[in-house]
Amino acid sequence: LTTPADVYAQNRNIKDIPAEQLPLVFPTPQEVVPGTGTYALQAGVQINAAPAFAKEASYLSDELGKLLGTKPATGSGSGIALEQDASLAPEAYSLQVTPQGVTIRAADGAGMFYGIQTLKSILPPASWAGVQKTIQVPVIQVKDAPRYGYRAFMLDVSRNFHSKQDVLRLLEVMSLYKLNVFHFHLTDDEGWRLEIPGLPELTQVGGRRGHGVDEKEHLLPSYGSGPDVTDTAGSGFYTKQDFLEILKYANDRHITVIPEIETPGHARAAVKAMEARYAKLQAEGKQAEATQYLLSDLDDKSVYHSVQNWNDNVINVALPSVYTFLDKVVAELQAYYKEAGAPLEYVHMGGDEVPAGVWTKSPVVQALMQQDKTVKNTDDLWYYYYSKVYTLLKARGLKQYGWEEMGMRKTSVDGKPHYIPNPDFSNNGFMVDVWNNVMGGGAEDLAYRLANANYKVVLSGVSNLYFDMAYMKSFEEPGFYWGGFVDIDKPFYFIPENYYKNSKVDALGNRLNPDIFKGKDPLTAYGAGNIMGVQGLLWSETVKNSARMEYMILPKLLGLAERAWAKNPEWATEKDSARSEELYNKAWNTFVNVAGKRELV
Ligand code: TNX
Repeated sequence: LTTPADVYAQNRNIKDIPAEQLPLVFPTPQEVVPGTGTYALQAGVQINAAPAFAKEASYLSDELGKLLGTKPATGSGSGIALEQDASLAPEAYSLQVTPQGVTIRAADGAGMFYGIQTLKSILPPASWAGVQKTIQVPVIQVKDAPRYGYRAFMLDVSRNFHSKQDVLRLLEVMSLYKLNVFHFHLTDDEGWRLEIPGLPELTQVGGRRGHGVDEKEHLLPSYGSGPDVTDTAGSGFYTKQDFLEILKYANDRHITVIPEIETPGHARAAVKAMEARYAKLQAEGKQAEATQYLLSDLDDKSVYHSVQNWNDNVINVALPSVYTFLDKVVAELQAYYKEAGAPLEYVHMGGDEVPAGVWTKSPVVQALMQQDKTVKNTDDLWYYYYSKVYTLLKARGLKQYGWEEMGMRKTSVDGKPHYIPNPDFSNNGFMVDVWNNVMGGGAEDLAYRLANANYKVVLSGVSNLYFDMAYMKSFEEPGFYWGGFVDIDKPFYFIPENYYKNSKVDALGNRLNPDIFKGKDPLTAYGAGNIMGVQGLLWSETVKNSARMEYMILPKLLGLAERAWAKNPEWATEKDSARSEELYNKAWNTFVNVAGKRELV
């Protein structure tokens, strides 16, 4: 068994659906009315675009140019009309194809862009095989708008670096399926992947495997890699020019790029890079400069092990130089976005998996506790840290985003630790990715608890949306399985507002006792307003080259797009019944046929 399609063919009852019965438009639009006949699209067609859509008109002209051999003129003329209709919602569009021509209407550029994607997707597949004299566009009427404004994909480029070309290709595929947020996990223990002016060590030391220190220090030396292992030709980071190109490419496709600077844990590359800088400046006799951006207390004797077994990967948040460093990085990010003409609203500041034992034996932390009586223990340090980060971002007009842990507060129930959504942060507009919905793990309802408590929530549940999980239980299959197996139907099966209702098995496929869901918090009507949307995530420990990256992303991405864009399917809203099972099977068979058989362009 080598491809996901093989596995499905063996394990599931897939009914072959003839190509002409496959839905023309995917993700599923709100309304599609197919007609009869076609519009003959030929070179010489003109794109008559409202002034607001000059950018989208030129994008469409480029795309059609590839198929027709010459780029259609834009501005006035006949054939294709891009009209502005202020009565439509943001991102909504309508598309009308008649034998006389094509009309797309939208209120904003994003809506127009999605109308264009839909137009591209209804062209017969043969249109893409070289230059065509005539393309027969089927007559159709589509009215459409997304379910969620936040339709995201996260890519980890730290554990294994992925080239600019791979990122651009991913953005292109995302745009085809109307995804609009690219969460760029740029830093982690294994690598810092973005050039920051004035801090060359970040990429020279932090962008390389081993970070310039002895690999043997670490218990898992093969964990993650850099250019010298997987990418001998290229570099292990994005230069300023690369990054600007990515930002512009995404912006042209109505994709917002959210940068992630992972802190205070998962930060070994940055920690080691700034230690190297410190040592170099010390040796040059520049004492004051040496400590300016230091991220670690060199006298810290705390002992800890991160989930991935690092013992030196956490920033020491009691050091004032940490905030000088973060402000510098954020300022440079802001300058990049400004230069690229791309919007920057949220910065993702990490927050996951800070190991127990951290900071306990740090003299710098002890000094802070003497000075600041609100900091009594390491839990208090957590709020100290994220309050300061919040202030730092706010001063630059930016908003805070992080992993779910950022929004949790430790309390105690019957002497045992108990975590609740932290009320001090929720009213500051924090946005969190909720990843822990491990079935049978106890936190199945965490996303809803955070949303009900006024956190903006991006559903990122491991059970269905971690694309680094293997497709299936098999020794040949690349990928993790700590959160279960994520095959092509898992993202498709994820019902945002009721995602654990249909869970029947735990991460390893063992049958769950349905009682574990009793007494869990449902999403309230208020909380539903805080669900920003859905995100698929690809962590890259096991993803060492572009072929594997593509294998893990496609066709899983299509199920994600469907849940992020389309309305709740009928089978999700029906009560558990034979009929909902039947509806589900029908939808699933169609989906697998679309995902597995339809040619990607
Ligand atoms: C958990 S869940 C992580 C990542 C790993 C991933 C592997 C979360 C926010 N962190 O650091 O790469 O598991 O599946």
